Amino acid sequence: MSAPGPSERWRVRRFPTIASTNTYVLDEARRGEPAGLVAVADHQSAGRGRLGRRWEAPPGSCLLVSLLLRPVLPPAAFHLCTAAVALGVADACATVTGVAPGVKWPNDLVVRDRKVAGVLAESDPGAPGGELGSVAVVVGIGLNVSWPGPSGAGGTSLEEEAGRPVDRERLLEALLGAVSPRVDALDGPSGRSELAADLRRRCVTVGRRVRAERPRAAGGDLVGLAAALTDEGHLVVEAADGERHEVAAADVVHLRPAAPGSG
Ligand code: BT5
Repeated sequence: MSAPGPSERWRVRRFPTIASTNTYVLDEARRGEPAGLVAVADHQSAGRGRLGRRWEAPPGSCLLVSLLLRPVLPPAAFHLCTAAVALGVADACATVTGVAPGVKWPNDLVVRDRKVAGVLAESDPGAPGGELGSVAVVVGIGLNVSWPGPSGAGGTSLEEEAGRPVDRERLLEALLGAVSPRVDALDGPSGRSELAADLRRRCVTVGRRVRAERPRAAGGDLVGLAAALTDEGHLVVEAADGERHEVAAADVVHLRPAAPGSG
């Protein structure tokens, strides 16, 4: 049997304005909604980033969308949900605008080191599970179409990068199409290692000097070379003393290369 096409797989609900598409889809997941629900809004009054931060966008300026997935995967591979969607969004941008963003670990899409989109994956272990022990994961995307983000945030927009108007509907259609096979890939070990390989190709963090900002309980800030990505999509940072640290979750700042001899 062939995999369902994007229009059979995704059930799209549209909102002129909503608090947060992620919050809405999480609530629906708790009510037992099956995988494939999509919420799209023109405006969010309480758009969320990670760690209590805000996602801001004037009405109509950004593609604001959340997807309900119910993948079957080990908890350690959770980050691949973010990766699967980020890779699909990058593909869609390339198809529709010719601009192919890179993935800045863990959850940004960037063009010329400026953030064009952020991805927020949230799971609710309390939401009723699906078949085969799947978990509810909501992945939200804020993709700047005509507004580069709040001043000082270092963002950009697709229109700025492409130099022409970009249609949000075409972008949404391309996004749902490109995300579908990547979401399927989450459910098996070989698909997951292909996702990790794609992530390595698209990741603009590996090879850079970084500061990984972790909670104090997880070791605090770590400065070093982003050396690799594991098969779970975790970042391996090599500190100045040569020790390698696997980072599962952090904020990452790309640093300028160290001056020769500065250690
Ligand atoms: C993210 O968080 O980048 C994830 C953003 C996910 C937003 C989507 S929109 C649809 C769905 N529904 C939601 O409620 N959320 C998801 P984080 O890595 O924490 O980055 C947040 C930071 O990005 C903020 O603190 C700002 O500095 C910056 N920022 C806010 N709005 C931005 C924008 N439009 N463009 C660029 N940067 C922005």
